[in-house]
Amino acid sequence: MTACDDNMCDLECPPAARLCRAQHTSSYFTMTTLKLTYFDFHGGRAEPVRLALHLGGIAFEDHRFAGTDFPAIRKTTPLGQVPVLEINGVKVTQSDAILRYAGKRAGLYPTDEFQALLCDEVLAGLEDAGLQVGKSFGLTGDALKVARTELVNGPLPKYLGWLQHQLQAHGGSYFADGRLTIADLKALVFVRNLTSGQMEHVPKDLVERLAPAVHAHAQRIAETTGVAQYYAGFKA
Ligand SMILES: N[C@@H](CCC(=O)N[C@@H](CS)C(=O)NCC(=O)O)C(=O)O
Repeated sequence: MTACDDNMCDLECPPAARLCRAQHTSSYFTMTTLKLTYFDFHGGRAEPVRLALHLGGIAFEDHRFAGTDFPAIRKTTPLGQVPVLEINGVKVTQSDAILRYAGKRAGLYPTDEFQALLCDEVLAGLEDAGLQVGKSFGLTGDALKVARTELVNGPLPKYLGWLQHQLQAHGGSYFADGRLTIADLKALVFVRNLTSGQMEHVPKDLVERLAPAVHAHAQRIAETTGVAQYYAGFKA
């Protein structure tokens, strides 16, 4: 993948030229090269990182691969897992650590210690919620139905209710720092997955019914200029 040239260097960079924009930021001059390896879809553990780097105008190689290539890719990763962020060739694992790094570089992570704690708390809670959801992946038929029904009746109401409480307890608009942080991006990705209609046996309106403030938050974050432009770039 090659860097886009100057006249392509805006938020509408096409997917094939995702090394964009931050060619003109200080990160360019420190010559940090970033390569993020993850599945080729708008979700999962790397998606908040992609969003944070994009919003921060930080150049990175968005290395996406098909699920069928995972057996080969995993052999190249430290723990047989993705995402992996290569920073000047150094392979780093653990999505939330990577996300915090991206958030700090993008100005999307609180500098205040307490606000950073609130942000981290939401990241970890969403990771736990995602693990619950992930238990049903790969199941089919009745086993899938049973697992998803349990999810809808137990863990999802618990985590959605908790997210709603966190949001409302800290101002109602953002999860921490009174502004957009990586916690909002990770929450957006989580809610998008649940409302996508792709999750069989999970009603599309579950989030809206159980946690309307979280649903409204996700819609608002999705409409944030940089986020909306990021996804519009994939349709170009
Ligand atoms: N703690 C790791 C977990 C990474 C992880 O489980 N990634 C999944 C894809 S989202 C994976 O690679 N699964 C394959 C496996 O664990 O064998 C992180 O947060 O990055």
